[in-house]
Amino acid sequence: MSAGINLLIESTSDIDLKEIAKKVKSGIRITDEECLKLFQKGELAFVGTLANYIREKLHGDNTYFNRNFHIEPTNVCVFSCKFCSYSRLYAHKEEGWELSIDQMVDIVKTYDNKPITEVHIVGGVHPKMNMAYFIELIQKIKAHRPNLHIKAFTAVELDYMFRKAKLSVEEGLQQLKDAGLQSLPGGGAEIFHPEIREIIAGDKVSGEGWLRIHEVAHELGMHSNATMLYGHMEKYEHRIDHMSKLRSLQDKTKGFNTFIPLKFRNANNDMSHIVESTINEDMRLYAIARIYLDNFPHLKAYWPMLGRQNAQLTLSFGVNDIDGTIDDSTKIYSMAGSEEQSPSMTTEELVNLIKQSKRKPIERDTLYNVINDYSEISVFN
Ligand code: V47
Ligand code: SF4
Repeated sequence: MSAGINLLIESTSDIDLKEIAKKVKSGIRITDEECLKLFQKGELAFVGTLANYIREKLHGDNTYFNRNFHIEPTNVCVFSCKFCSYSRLYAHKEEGWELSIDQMVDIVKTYDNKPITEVHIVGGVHPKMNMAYFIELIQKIKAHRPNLHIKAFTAVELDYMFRKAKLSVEEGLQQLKDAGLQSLPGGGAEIFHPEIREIIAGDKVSGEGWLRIHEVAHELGMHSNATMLYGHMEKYEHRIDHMSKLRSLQDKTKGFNTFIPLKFRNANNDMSHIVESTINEDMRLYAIARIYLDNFPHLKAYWPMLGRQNAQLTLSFGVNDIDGTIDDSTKIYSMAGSEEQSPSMTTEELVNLIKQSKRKPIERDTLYNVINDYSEISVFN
């Protein structure tokens, strides 16, 4: 494993990059300044070799996926993030959708007898869907299928819910946890730096607010994920600021499972004039995130957004998780222009995608407990 990194250290003439490669080999954390150097000077092959070294040290060839499905209660939203292709303002709610609790429980029932381990529930911020509504939803799902892990609500939805209910973050999260909420997804993080956040998502929870909700969730024993929306108007410095805040919080709580970079897609939104990032830049970002976020156990590529082949490519750039088998209930990316217009992959397809990259497909649950090692299995259910 170290042959590649030794060769890289020997052959790199740039003093800064050589120093970074040596640090990575010794497991020493890189600084923000060094991270900037990687963004400015690190060629794809260079950052890829380092990221792959870290990935294989942490996980070998293990590549995780889970069997999950999504419920999106509504796309009606009180906010108007400029990059969002999916939401409809409350004033135009007839153009959107609003699911009742019974409709959502019926969706859960369609997965009865299927070996699904997780439901991921996120949507727009609807002014009428409040704490009581979501507590009832969670309780009903748990009553129907107690072993289904409920990963639900971005910090944006939670912040709005708690403020409306006049609850502190601690009180609100405790009530949802008591109802059956088990972990938080990573959405709503976008870019924490106010300079960019103000422009692209000015009216929703601040970066500090997002981080505080995740910190409290971790204190209550829940795990969560973190995302970063990249490839729009942010500079390298904003990406580093974002990841630095996540790295500091993770040092404190160790509650994050996974970091998920989300590539900005430009169809049907107010930022359509922005050209999307190149695949080269996408892969470099994954690799640099793997190098910088040394305390995040996992790095996930969300294939409905990247497309299957690009997601497959990320496995050589630090990624060790490609999310799950998701039915076409996920509209957020198809509406934003992803090539995955009906994002659904069977377990067999996911396993084959991982095997084609000469990695080991491992089915996991939300908390990364191993459910099945598929490297030797070729029969699927
Ligand atoms: O917060 C919205 C992003 C996020 C666009 O935790 C866009 O396991 C790109 O967070 N182009 C929601 N991105 C999705 C999300 C997520 C997805 C998968 C897994 C997990 C997890 C979390 O989608 C939003 C926003 O950052 N988004 N519009 C767009 N046009
Ligand atoms: Fe609403 Fe989320 Fe879209 Fe922002 S990204 S407008 S909070 S649905």
